[in-house]
Amino acid sequence: MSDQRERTFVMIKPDAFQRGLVSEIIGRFEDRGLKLVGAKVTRLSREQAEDHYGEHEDKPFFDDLVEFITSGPVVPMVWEGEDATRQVRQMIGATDPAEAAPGTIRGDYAVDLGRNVVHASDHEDEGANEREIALFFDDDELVEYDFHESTWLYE
Ligand code: IDP
Repeated sequence: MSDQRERTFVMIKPDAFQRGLVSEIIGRFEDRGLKLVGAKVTRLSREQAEDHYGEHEDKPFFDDLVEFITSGPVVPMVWEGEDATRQVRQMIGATDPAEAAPGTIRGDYAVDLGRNVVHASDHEDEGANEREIALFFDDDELVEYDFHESTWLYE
């Protein structure tokens, strides 16, 4: 039996929030059949941003990235489903929107590497999803419920 309970972390970035793309982006994941188990509107502190992007602290773009991600509201979310981490990465597309395929979120809504509208956990980084979820959500903020669509989504 497949694991329909795999969770992944997604965050709508400040550019998408200001451009009114929140419902578009959430709708993509809903339409695909993923189950939303946590979401909030918040603004990251510098410390949270530096923790979240810690792996990039030595990169030349780090300061700009932290500045940007703390510049306005974001929507951290947790989505659940079979192979959710890999599926969501496919749906958001390549990091650089110029390389992202049309039909992906970045390929449809972004043009610049530093304004690429959405973050999602890297499926090639083992445990990144769980680590990122824990940075943004307490356990009691993630909701357990029956998802009535699942009978029609999974064999
Ligand atoms: P990801 O968001 O697709 O996982 P990462 O390599 O983890 O990509 O990079 C994190 C974020 O840092 C990217 O989404 C992008 O906004 C920004 N970024 C990555 N590489 C560059 C760069 O070379 N110049 C400017 N910004 C970058």
